[in-house]
Amino acid sequence: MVLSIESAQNIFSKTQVPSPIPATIALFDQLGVDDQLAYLWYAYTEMGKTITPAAPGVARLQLAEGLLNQIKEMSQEEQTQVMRELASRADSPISRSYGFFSVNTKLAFWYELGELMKQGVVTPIPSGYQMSPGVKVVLEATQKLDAGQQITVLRNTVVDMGFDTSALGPSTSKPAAEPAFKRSVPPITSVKIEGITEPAVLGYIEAMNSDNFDAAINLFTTDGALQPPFQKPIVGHEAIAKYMREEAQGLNMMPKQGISEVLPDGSKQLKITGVVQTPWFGVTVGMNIAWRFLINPQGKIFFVAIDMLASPQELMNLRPV
Ligand code: 45D
Repeated sequence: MVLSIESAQNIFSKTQVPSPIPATIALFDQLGVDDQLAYLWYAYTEMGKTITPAAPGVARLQLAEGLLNQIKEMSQEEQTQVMRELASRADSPISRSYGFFSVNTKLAFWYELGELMKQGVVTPIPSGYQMSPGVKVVLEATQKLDAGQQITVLRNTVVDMGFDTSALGPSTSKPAAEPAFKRSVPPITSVKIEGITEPAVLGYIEAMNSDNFDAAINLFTTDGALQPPFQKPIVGHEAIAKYMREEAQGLNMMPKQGISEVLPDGSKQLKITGVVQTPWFGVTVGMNIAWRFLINPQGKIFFVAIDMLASPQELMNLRPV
């Protein structure tokens, strides 16, 4: 039997519970631009009462410094205009530059802008802004989410801002090397997962927990794929390695339990649930997730999907199907 990505995407699909995250983002997408900016500011400051992201390191902030300096020099009206361009994904010089940033540089850019807003150097909300009722609806939906889901909503809205540069091809300037996240706690290396002994899975978690992406990649088949939450599969060693360097650094993966089934052709499907911490929030925010692996008969990873769970109850949702 030839394994296909399409069929791999559907393993354990009957055990999956729809996440409230896309529903919240769909409500957000319906807001006008000024309402979107106001929603994000309120959501970010509200969240800030209990959790705040770690300050990005100097190296990461340097990548955003050019844009930040331009914005600092602007009048209030111009600053508001730039944020509108980013939120509406307009084709403007600043929105294009932002569009070429990596995910973590985008987050660092907004982190610093948020600090400048708190200091009164940059204006958070357009002057004379009147909130529409829709903003309240999205804020209420957001309050129902747990902390891990809330930071995912913020992250995904930040990632989606700026001009979509994917159609332009790679940036003409060489992409900046992604600075490393410093781990605040030592990586978790001796991994035990209740119900799972599969070497490729244990090796994957161990490699990821020490940012050893080469070791993780070598566990995949050459046509293997990794599907991040709410995204299409990323296929092949080179593309997965690039993605990991940009977006999977400094993560603490704490898988707890799993189930494993051997298929007639000797391949295996495994579903594992557990908690992941991002370097932005360290041990203060745990995200409940599932990994769904398809391992080929030779013990290589053909496919792994990472799913955000709808609720902590879902961590236990491991009946075989
Ligand atoms: O004024 O096995 C706003 C993979 C605008 C890899 C703002 C993974 C308004 C494979 C933007 C609001 C990676 C897939 C200001 C596993 C405004 C694998 C500022 C999973 C000031 C397990 C907002 C990893 C700011 C996972 C500064 C699930 C917002 C990782 C900052 C998840 C938000 C990581 C931040 C997440 C959010 C990180 C820093 C969800 C970070 C979220």
